[in-house]
Amino acid sequence: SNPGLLSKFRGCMIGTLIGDCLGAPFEGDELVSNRILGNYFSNLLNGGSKQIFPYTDDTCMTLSVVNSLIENKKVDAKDLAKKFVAEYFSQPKRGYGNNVIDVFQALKQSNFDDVYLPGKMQFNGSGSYGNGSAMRISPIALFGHNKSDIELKNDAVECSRITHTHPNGCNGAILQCLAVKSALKADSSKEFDPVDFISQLENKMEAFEIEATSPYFESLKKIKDIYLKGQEDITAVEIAKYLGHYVSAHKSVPTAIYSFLRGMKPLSEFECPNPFVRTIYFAISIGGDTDTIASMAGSIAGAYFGVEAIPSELQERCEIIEEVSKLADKLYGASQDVVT
Ligand code: R7I
Ligand code: MG
Ligand code: MG
Repeated sequence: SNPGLLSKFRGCMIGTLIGDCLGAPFEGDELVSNRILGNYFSNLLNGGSKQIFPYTDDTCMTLSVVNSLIENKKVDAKDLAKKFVAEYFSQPKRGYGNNVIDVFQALKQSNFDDVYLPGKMQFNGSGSYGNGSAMRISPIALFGHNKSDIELKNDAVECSRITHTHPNGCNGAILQCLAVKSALKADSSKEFDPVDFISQLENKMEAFEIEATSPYFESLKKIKDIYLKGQEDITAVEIAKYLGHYVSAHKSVPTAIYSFLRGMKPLSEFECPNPFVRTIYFAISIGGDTDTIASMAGSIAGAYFGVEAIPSELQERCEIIEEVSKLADKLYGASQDVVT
């Protein structure tokens, strides 16, 4: 049956956390062996491992967004900037991107005078296209699930611009935000059509007048082609080349969306009946920016399947699982007060 909205909120937030915590040990590995990853997951799923996996910057920034939305009941750029900075300086060693920390320094030094200026100055004024704004966007989609797509898009851009002003950075956040919203709204008790899911995202993105050359259109078309050309057995190594597995938003957001689609069907390389687990497995198996790709894929899969689909054996391995679950409930409460 289709899970309720609260279950989907929890699923999305916990999916974000699980992808980050379980993906982090593999971040930066060009290749991830299926033998090693299979053992890793089997061990986690059968309760053989009692290790607690720490979260990284992906979760730090996501939780800052959640807390800001709960407190302000809207996207408040200045408050978001303050929360990102306070969080960074309280725990700087959570694996942040190499350049985004300059934004945090500049925001602090300027006393948040113009919260968008430091982000704009990145990379000689072109802005960052890292995936750091897409990786933290799921709470914006949850909170604004009753808003129109254009309102949601504006929220996503406002949240993104604090650190990532490059069009590819902003558009990545928009696409990931819309993907989470679509998954939240979809009825998971009905049959799932991957080509339809992607086509709807394409149409929504098109309405926002991104240039036709946007890398996102190309990648979404490439995802559809996998299904239209009957190449559904494409390997994780091939996906890394075909869609990317990098720290840039345009080479990771489409990859995360594809990982969600891929988890819908059994995997030849890892036998597992649970589509949420298959999504996280496949996302990590692509290698590269594994924590972020698995986290974004986990957000979408969790929003689609709900928290009941996420094995407690995986949840229990994540640092701050209890806190994230409570925050999901609070965010759900705050979203009920949104006037549209
Ligand atoms: O995007 P960001 O917050 O990093 C997120 C990533 C995730 O994988 C996290 O898990 C964590 O590991 O970091 O941080 P940024 O520093 O803005 O961007 C990340 C990297 O992307 C930069 O250090 C650059 O290597 C690259 N990058 C760019 N390179 C050239 N030109 C981002 N934008 C550009 C650019 O415009
Ligand atoms: Mg990280
Ligand atoms: Mg990462």
